[in-house]
Amino acid sequence: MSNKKTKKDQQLEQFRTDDAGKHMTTNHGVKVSEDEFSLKAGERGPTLLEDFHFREKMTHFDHERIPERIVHARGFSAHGEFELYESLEKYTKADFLTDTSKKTPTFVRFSTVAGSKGSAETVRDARGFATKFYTDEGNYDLVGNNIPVFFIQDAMKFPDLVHALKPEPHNGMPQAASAHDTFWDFVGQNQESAHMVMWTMSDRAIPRSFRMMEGFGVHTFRLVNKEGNAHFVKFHWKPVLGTHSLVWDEAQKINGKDPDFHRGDLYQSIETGDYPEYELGIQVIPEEDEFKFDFDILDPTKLWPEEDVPVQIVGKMTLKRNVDNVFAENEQVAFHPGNVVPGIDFTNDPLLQGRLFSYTDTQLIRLGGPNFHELPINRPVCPFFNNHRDGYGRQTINKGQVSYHKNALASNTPTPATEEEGGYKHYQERVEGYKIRARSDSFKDHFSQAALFWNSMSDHEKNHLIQAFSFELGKVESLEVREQVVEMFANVSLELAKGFAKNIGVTPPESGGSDVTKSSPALSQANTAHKPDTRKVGVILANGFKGKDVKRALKKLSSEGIMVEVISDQQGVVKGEENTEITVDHTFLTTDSVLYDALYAVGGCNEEEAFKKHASHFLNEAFSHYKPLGATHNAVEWLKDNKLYGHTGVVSGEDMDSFVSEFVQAVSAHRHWGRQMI
Ligand code: HDE
Repeated sequence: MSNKKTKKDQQLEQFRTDDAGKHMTTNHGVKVSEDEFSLKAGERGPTLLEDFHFREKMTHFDHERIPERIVHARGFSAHGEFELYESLEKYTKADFLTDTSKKTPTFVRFSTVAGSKGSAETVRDARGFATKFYTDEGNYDLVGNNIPVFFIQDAMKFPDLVHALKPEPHNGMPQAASAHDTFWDFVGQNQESAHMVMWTMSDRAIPRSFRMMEGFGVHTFRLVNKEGNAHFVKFHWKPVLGTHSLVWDEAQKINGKDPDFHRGDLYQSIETGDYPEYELGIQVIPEEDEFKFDFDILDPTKLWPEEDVPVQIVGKMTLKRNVDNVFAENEQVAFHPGNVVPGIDFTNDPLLQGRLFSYTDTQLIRLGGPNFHELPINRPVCPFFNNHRDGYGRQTINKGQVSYHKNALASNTPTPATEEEGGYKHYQERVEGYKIRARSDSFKDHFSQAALFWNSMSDHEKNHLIQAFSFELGKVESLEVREQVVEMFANVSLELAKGFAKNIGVTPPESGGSDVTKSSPALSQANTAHKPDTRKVGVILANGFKGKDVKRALKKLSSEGIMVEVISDQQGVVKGEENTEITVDHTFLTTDSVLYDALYAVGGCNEEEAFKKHASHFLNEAFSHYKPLGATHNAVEWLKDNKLYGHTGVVSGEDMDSFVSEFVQAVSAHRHWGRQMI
């Protein structure tokens, strides 16, 4: 990615303001002489209505909030750029997917779904992964999730799903959680949710980082080429760092220790130049193969197994700039799956069809009128002209007498463009049928792909699924609902249903299971990329440490792309032998083991008991979350004292070079699932 400002960045620059070093004025530009005291009739008298500065300040404050998104309220964004590896002209005429010399500015918003705007971030939930491509032919929005399927097949059920998922209306609880009666009642009564529920109960629903999760367009879209030929397509984002998750106990603790964990991680990595990268992948099915699968390719509760329809990697997006203002960019951005450009079209997926209505509708209430496309973050980078006029907050000053089509007074401009001139032409699909409210028979198999997902999991992932069902249903008060869910998931896997039934006070099912024996290795995170890059290692250091050794080790870890943070009992510096000093980043009070990917304990000489106690707590907790542990010098004894020594993923040694290389390998592995817990 070049360091040149993207077109979008140049456009935004016109709107950025910096108040630093300036005189304060009112919104109307009048300089203000006093900003602490309102204008009063006498020092102890009442405030006067004529105090225009007070009135303006208070009125603006009173109106600062806008409605939060009904779903995906809690999110964070960044700017990026998309580059294409090879032209896709075979499939599409979209200019940003055919011209490899072009770099397309993008804006991405990651989000949780259920929680309110201020909720914690490492909850069990799907994550939104919405990308706006500011192409030269207009904005294209790929409004996806980190899970490739959805709970329901028809948009008609979306309000019901969300009502069931959100806090229960009679008591407003629980916040940002699906572990409650109404959600699981919905699941039990709507069995099409089985596949997506498998994903939300899996590790995918507690990602380690926005930088380490996949993105999926979910629906089947169409790519249309210059000749007018169409292919069905599914879009994927593949994180270069691989797809990694937290463990549930850790995720819950992070919510308390650092409710901003995911946005902090994204923000920090961009600030330090570790730019998150995602490759764009497409799965393509020719039109003539539409009915060749044992599922309906228009059903949004189904994925296309990558082993059957390979993902072709076609480009890469790099996120390189943080937002300047969270409200102006992250809150005011308005995504819409209906924002397409020539060469990309819709299909009859009934979930997608309903989304095409919902998104504009929601922006009208959230952003207060029809001119939200003029907000800086939403403006396309190409010019736009039409006869839409007026409305709240209109900014464009449309000149001229004419605001209608057709007209003679302005020579019939603005004129619709022909297809050759770039005009969007809807794909001419032949449709025929009776008006009917029904579900196609081809949408009625709810369990086969849920079973495919189960079959594809590694042992530890299966175990996590059983634990997640046990936790969530363990919070459900209604025995009837719990029984219904056990019965439902017995259709997916008897092992799974038996596994959690006993934990939630339900008689394990005797019969059930699925005939599906197929698995898809691409679905398991055990098969993802493992790298040390950007992993965060907490280094526990005390005064009197072996100066040169430690400095060398930390330098080597950094050169492997690992981010080190020094933890001690006090802020300031820790002093080592040979007059070395290292700055402390955090104390035991201000950080926690759950905020690191791994710990490296060094100690010093003669640490106090309290220090050792804190260090032991950190090490034991990290161990219980299967994290890599490293120890050298004094800290090797701490491992022994805590019976952590010699376990898998626990590295210690005296030769610093071999210690570091072994530790880096352990860190790359992410977690050590084979560990015997003590
Ligand atoms: Fe959304 N969804 N959704 N959704 N969705 C919204 O739009 C909706 C669905 C997704 O960061 C809302 O601006 C319906 C699937 C993301 O700003 C709303 C249906 C997928 C975001 C809405 C779905 C998504 C939203 C709320 C079923 C994955 C956040 C605020 C028919 C492919 C975008 C807003 C951001 C947001 C409606 C289902 C992804 C109400 C009706 C499936 C990432 O319009």
